[in-house]
Amino acid sequence: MLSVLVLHGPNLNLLGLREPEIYGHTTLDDVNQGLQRQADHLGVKLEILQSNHEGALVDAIHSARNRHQGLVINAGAYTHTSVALRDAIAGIAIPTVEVHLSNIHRRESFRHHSYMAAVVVGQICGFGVNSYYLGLQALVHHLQEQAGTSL
Ligand code: CA2
Repeated sequence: MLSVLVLHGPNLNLLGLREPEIYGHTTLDDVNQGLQRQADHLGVKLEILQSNHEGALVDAIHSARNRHQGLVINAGAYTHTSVALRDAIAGIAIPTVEVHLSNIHRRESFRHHSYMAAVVVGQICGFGVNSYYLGLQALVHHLQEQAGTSL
């Protein structure tokens, strides 16, 4: 069975509790429950982790190397600052989908650049919590397609 790691970066533990006008009312627990339901439906295994610490996220990405076939990541503000996360994603060479709740390209210019965009399969942003569900679906389709072509 395919196994996917979902990583939530800094401050995403506040989801649904602060700034609902930007990020909505859904909590991170709600998102994770929705992802688990979707994973059951798609027939994939999920591991989900949130951390506010860059190094912990790097460690989690490294640990995915022998345990998961794909990665969905919302790196939060580290998206715009972290060469370390980009290098970790490039280093494990596991297909990765970058997701964002908000449309980062419609917001402040410092959010327009993503360090990880160049090392991921694709980016989904602007659909609120649906970005996660679209991201997981896109990743699983990508992995199934890859498996099909390598037979
Ligand atoms: O839109 C996204 O998903 C972001 O990755 C969210 C980050 C932001 O720094 C990125 O530019 C775009 C911020 C996550 C913080 O989430 C909060 C949720 C509720 C209340 C406060 C922060």
